[in-house]
Amino acid sequence: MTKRALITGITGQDGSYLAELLLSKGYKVFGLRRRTSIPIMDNIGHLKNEIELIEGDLLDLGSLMRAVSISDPDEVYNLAAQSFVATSWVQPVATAQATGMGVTNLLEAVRLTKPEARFYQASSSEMFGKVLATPQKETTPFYPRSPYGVAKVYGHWITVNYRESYNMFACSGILFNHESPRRGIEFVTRKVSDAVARIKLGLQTELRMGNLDAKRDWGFAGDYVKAMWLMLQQDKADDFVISTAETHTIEELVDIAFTHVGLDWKDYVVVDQRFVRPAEVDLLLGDCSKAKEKLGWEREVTFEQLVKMMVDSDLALINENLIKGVKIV
Ligand code: NDP
Ligand code: GDR
Repeated sequence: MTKRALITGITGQDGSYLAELLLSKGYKVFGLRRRTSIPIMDNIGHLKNEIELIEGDLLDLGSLMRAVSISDPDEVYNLAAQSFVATSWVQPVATAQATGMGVTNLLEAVRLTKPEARFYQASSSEMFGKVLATPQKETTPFYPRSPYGVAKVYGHWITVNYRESYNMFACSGILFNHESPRRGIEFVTRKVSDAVARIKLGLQTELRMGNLDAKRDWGFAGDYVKAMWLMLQQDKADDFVISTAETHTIEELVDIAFTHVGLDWKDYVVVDQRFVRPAEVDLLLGDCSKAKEKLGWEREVTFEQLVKMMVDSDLALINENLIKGVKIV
């Protein structure tokens, strides 16, 4: 029997990789897409004939019930969120609604419409926030440092609560940072890879950044969506940390990216207070031994390979646009 999956956040980075993974496994894939004045299909345009998009919004319970009813899913992956930490200080209420309350809306839609469907919640290492212990694992206490992190803690616990209250198969993946050429342009890895490509091609002269000392545990999104799927294939619903168990500073990221194109980052990077956050998560380093042991999951792409992949991709993308005569802004 063909398995059916509903993915929220399908237009985002992870949604597109997860859709590709599930299609490769023979799933019928449905994606929830909210209405925007101009549809942005950059990440899933190449899949348009293979997936079915259903209009809906995490803030609108009725639309979620309709989406669950139409897709009749075996598995529901909740990847939708206001996911940019910096924006969560500018739009704390909207972030709480989408990233926090949206999880309850979707859990309710599943509970009322198809309670036997397996449910994945995209939890985040941002829930650990202030460093209470390292490496961070499933039992490390949460101390979020942004409105986004606070909303994710709510989403995490409501998922656990639905599992315990209604015996739903609901899992929470506590994923550390994961990146790719499909990463949104405002996140630090993509901001750097895009800027390095532009500087190399003579289209930009400097890169303005915030805190270069923060440390992150960065992996490749293509590896991480495999862990999401594996969680829903287990006999018992559970929560897992997914990480590389390596940490690097933003400065190391910048260094690898500039060195890759033969440039010295110190000649181009300017620290600008506009990009420094009101409260910072100083150090993320995940212990993913539970996922290794129980899911048999391992990352494949290293940090250095990831950074080079992103720089090469942005160089190719910008070059392609220059050849086509697209105005680069
Ligand atoms: P993106 O920001 O790339 O994608 C977010 C998606 O959510 C987009 O498809 C967006 O749609 C959709 N969305 C936002 N608000 C709503 C809403 N109200 N209703 C319906 N859809 C909505 O995120 P990623 O792919 O990077 O991350 C996927 C999930 O994993 C997110 O929940 C994120 O918080 C979480 N996460 C990500 C990590 C990472 O390092 N990437 C690490 C840990 C957790 P639109 O295109 O219309 O904006
Ligand atoms: P993060 O990712 O906040 O960890 O959340 P982001 O790439 O935005 O920041 C990582 C670190 O880099 C520092 N930094 C800058 N960040 C940005 N965006 N722009 C800059 O110019 C800059 N300069 C320094 C930040 O201060 C921070 O320390 C991501 C998101 O995908 C979340 O949705 C997800 O839950 C977590 O990862 C795990």
